Amino acid sequence: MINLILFGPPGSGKGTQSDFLVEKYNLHHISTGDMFRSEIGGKTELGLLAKSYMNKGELVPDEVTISMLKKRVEDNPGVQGYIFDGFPRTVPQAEALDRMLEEMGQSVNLVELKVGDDELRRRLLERGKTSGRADDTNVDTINNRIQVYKDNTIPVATYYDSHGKAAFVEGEGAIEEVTNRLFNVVDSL
Ligand code: B4P
Repeated sequence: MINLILFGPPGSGKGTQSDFLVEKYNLHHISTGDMFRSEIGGKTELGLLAKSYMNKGELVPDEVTISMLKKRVEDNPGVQGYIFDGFPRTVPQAEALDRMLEEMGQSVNLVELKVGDDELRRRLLERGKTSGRADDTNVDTINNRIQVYKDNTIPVATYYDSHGKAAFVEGEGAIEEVTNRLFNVVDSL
């Protein structure tokens, strides 16, 4: 059984590459960003709350994100493994995930996609032309997302690295090239 955290800054290719990893390793895909966007689309109370943070490029509070994630895992027992895309984004989220997996007798490895800031801005603004995502169209919001990643999320990679459970791949280059690099790393786990 493989459980993976696909990790990286906004626009690094987490969502894009998750699809290929899901198919190759038969994993259950959990994207907290997609879950929040689905709640926003349904105009639920959780969606309204999430929108107020996401549109500014801020993180949705941990307690809300962790309980939503736990429910999703509980609702999908007996899968071959999970790929966590965009979660955890803070150390408390990482600790909560580890506790939950430990209770299930499982563990997780983190794989980080490394992409430079200029390329991230370019990709997100490009996606913003068609995605309709408010957080992809405003440069200040994009810069805030990148800064929040550096301040709050990079410590998650340090946390897994200190447990010998982190690897990274170069995330720039053609999508297929990045996919092959990821497959090589996952095969070696
Ligand atoms: P996410 O939905 O996770 O958004 P993201 O980081 O922008 O996506 P991703 O990194 O997957 O995009 P991708 O590279 O695939 O989060 C959005 C917001 O939700 C957060 O800012 C936060 O507010 C909230 N949130 C989510 N999870 C949370 C949590 N755990 N805690 C708190 N808040 C949370 O795609 C980017 C573009 O690049 C695409 O257009 C793609 O086609 C392109 N691309 C990908 N690979 C490429 C390549 N190799 N070359 C060229 N282009 C490429």
